[in-house]
Amino acid sequence: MKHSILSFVLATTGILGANAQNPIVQTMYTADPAPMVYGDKLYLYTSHDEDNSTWFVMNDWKLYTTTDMVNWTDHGVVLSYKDFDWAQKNAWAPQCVERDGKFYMYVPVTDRNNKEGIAVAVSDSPYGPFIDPLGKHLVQKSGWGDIDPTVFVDDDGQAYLYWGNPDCFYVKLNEDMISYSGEIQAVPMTEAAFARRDGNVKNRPTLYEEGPWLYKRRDLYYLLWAGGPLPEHIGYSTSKSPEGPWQYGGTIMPAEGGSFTNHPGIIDYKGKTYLFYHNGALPGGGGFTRSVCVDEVEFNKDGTIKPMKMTPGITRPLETLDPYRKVEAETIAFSEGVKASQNKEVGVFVSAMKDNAWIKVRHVDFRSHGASKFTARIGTTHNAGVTMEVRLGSADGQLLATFKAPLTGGDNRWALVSAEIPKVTGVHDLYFVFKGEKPGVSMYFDYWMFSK
Ligand code: FUB
Repeated sequence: MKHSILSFVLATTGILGANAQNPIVQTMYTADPAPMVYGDKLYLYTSHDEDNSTWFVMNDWKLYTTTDMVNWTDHGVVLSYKDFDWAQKNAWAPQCVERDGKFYMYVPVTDRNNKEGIAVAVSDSPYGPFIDPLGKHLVQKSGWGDIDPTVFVDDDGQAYLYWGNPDCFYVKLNEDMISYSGEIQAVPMTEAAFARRDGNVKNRPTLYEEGPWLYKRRDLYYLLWAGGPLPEHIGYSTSKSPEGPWQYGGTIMPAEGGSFTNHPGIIDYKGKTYLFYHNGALPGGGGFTRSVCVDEVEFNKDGTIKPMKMTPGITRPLETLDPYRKVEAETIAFSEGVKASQNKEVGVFVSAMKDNAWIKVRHVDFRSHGASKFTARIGTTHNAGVTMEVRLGSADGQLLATFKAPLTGGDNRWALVSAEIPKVTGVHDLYFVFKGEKPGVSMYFDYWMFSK
């Protein structure tokens, strides 16, 4: 009985439960999820909490992609506050949108005069590089609380930029997406729009706190937001117009998950709707060491959103993964004891940080012809010996191959290893398990593939 209660608690908080998918990134702390769909892929831009932070110490923005909603590929840092050479800190909540084949990253940064504002960076690719076209903030209202941008391009081509804490502002963007027209408007903080906040809280008469996200479904516009008092919940308001007036819709997700902030990002993908949010569920996690999560959203017939709770994540992949092409080691469904890094030689790679660290990749389709050979690019600096096991189904499932990592001497030096394996057919979850002397494993892993 005790065991099943513990399993339930771990599973519902998403902490390293055997079948957990949330948080969707375990190799570093990520926050403020901003999904974008382009082509057949879902791109997830996030902010990044530095390890051991005791404040919002955040220097860059990261990108993860998926096509199946369970395996996520880490593309590393796509933009840093340092790419704005007039900015000095605070790479907080971003959003990237595509328009006419160009990609616009809207981000809050603090300038050298210690003023916050929303900046924009532009790229020809969702993966970057993004460059600063303005050399200054795109918008700034007071220089304090000018954070959390969300941009939405309506069906008629008009783009709107919303942002702000504790006020919520919006402005109409021009077609070039890097300038705006008209006055900056303040969204009226009425009880009808955002419900009344109990207590006499200065400047915060309603539940609205920060983190607006503008979204449209059918003919209804939705403004999702992080609501107070702290710890934050996620609430929403709706309107027939992207400029309001807004009508309070209720709580989507109550405060939970061990982080005093939360931050919504909602998107339609492959016929379903998903809510991205963050919590403190990873080991060492909390208010300044957060992790992004995703769950499916359901709507009532009248367009209202069914209330949700944080869950262990999405269990059913939308498609299978092809193991007969080069798969990056940083394509991960879930992992434990593994960190992601990047360098000039190989881009993003992962390192096993402890004995029995593991990576799970979901729904790998070996097809009926099957695989007989496995190849990977790995290396280690650990001369005591580190091995990587390739297994099916679980971390102690059928062993396909064991490799002693070649002593390459650094993450800028790599070796290709390969082995014949017992023939595998059909669809399986694949595990990489890293074993080495305590206290650390420190093995580098860049990519893998199977062949017939
Ligand atoms: O990540 C820094 C801040 O925390 C964001 O700007 C807010 O939305 C909250 O998530």
